[in-house]
Amino acid sequence: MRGLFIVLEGCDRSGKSTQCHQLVKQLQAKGYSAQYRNFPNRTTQTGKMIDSYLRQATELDDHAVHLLFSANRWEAMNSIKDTLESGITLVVDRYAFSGVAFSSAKGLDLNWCKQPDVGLLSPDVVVFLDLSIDEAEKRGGYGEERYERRELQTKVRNQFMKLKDDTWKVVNAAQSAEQVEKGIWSIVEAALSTSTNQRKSLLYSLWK
Ligand code: Z5A
Ligand code: MG
Repeated sequence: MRGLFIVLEGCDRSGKSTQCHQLVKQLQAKGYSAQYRNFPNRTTQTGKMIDSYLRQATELDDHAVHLLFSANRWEAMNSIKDTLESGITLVVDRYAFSGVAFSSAKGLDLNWCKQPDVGLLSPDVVVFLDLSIDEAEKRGGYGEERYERRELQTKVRNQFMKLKDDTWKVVNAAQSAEQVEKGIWSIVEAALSTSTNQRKSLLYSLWK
């Protein structure tokens, strides 16, 4: 049986990376093959350009960097598909939803922002870690990267709410890390229990 494609989304400091790593550990402890992936993947050629932009070392047009973030996902698709088909579950830290939420928060048209990611592999599960901006700021303030400002983060959260659909699973990220982990596990456990027949085929169908 193929692996599950799980995406964790959420605003800054909502605990995505912490929870993704915990989830991989938990899956492995229960005997599942699981791996962590993240977007942007800063190690590839597109990722290096994105990294330089985020660190404010270079300037790029908003449209151009949006397309780079999308390309950074597209270049990973074959590997993600092969990995899932080999039976490994992937826990992915941010996906196209972050891409659209951030670029549209900067003022680009939301529908325009979706287009380059239309047709990416559709995740089986999207978990949204929900944290208010006030709670996020209590986690030590923002860092030094380009988007780490309260005003923009507030807009990003609003854009995420526009993208959210009935299939998203929302977890209250203001709880302790252990409680958040339990909430995510109950969602993932339900998804893992789907039989071979019930597990929908992997499709390049995001936003189609
Ligand atoms: N971006 C984009 O514009 N377009 C795209 O297509 C994509 C991304 C994919 C870099 O992303 C930027 O790229 C990001 C969006 C944009 N811009 N911003 N801002 P990134 O994923 O590399 O960003 P990051 O810095 O790794 O992640 P993050 O969002 O800031 O944090 P997080 O992964 O959600 O949280 P964390 O690192 O797990 O935890 C943050 C802190 O909170 C840390 O000190 C933890 O110990 C603490 N923490 C975690 N959980 C808890 C709980 N439950 N209670 C208390 N404290 C906690
Ligand atoms: Mg992170």
